[in-house]
Amino acid sequence: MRGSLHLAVVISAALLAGCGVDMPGTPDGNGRVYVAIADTSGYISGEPGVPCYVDSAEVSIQSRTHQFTAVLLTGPDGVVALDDLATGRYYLFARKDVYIENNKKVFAGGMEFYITGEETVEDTVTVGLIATSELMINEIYYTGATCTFYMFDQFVELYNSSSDTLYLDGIILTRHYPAAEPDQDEVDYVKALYAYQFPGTPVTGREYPILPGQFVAIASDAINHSLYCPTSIDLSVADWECFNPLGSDYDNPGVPNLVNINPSRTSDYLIALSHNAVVIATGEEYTYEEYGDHGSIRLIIPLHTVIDGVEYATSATSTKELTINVDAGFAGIGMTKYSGQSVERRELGLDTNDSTFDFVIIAPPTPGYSHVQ
Ligand SMILES: [Ca+2]
Ligand SMILES: [Ca+2]
Ligand SMILES: [Ca+2]
Repeated sequence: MRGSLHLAVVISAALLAGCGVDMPGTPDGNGRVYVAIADTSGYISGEPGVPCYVDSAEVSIQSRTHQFTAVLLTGPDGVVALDDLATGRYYLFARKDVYIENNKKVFAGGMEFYITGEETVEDTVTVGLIATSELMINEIYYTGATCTFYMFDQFVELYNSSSDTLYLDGIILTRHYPAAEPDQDEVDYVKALYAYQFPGTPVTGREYPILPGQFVAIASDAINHSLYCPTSIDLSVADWECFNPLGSDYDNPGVPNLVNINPSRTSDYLIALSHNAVVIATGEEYTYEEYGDHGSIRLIIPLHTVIDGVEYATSATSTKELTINVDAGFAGIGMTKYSGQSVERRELGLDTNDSTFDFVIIAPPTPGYSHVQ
């Protein structure tokens, strides 16, 4: 939620002559996309303000409406073309790594497009420098293990991608309120069903450091789950666990606790197995809101305190529940319950605020490290 991706998509979509007029009833699978990747910063080459087409940029194309992914490289003219696309909505993400004074800089940009029949979509995507994010959600393991209804081994992993020591004091980990709200992209807050908080003072506290490059695994319960489900994982070595003193939650005395701060909730930190969102916020500011008829309480958390948020969904056509101002897409598309699979950032520190691209499906889960290490 840092607005880190400077997307400047130059829209020049044009149908090729002859298309779009009396569109023939052709079968799906003849769509074509033809996209140029441009840089106007002058960093990659050329002069600032002048579009410069980018050679060897990696271009990923993923459907938002069906299972399809392709990865291509631009040619010397900065163009990629892909044929035989089925009817559907797609997201295209372009990136180029550039080394400036031995520091890797990532330039990225994206666009969405929709193709029907024999349509060709032509466009230009301008890539911009991604400001490296700092503290972020690196992995969410939520699907459950490959045992009958075993989903108590969930965890969320944080990562410090900055070169500075950061502090977890007072930070809130939420289970996002699982419903779409008509105004969710306009309001300046997010809602939380569950919220667990690190000890310490938000923002100014310096008791709970996370070092540059460090991972912090937060378990629902920090126990060796493989004792209960052989294919599950050992979370007795997790860095933290969630503890709810209002319920009958297990408390591993050797693992420090994030503690429930929603007074109407007695359950442990458990998140949905196929569609939900997880948010981390500074914890400096939040309010309670009653809803429903049973005195239930949810948290209202201002957007300006949100550090990161990730929405996941099995189906690409699910309705967004987390504002696109925090996350434009879904992690985990195609992942099923009790598969033992997890979602993790495809690259350490890469955060475009679109989880469809930032996350990949992995197995087994990797608490405390990354599949790309
Ligand atoms: Ca617990
Ligand atoms: Ca504990
Ligand atoms: Ca991991």
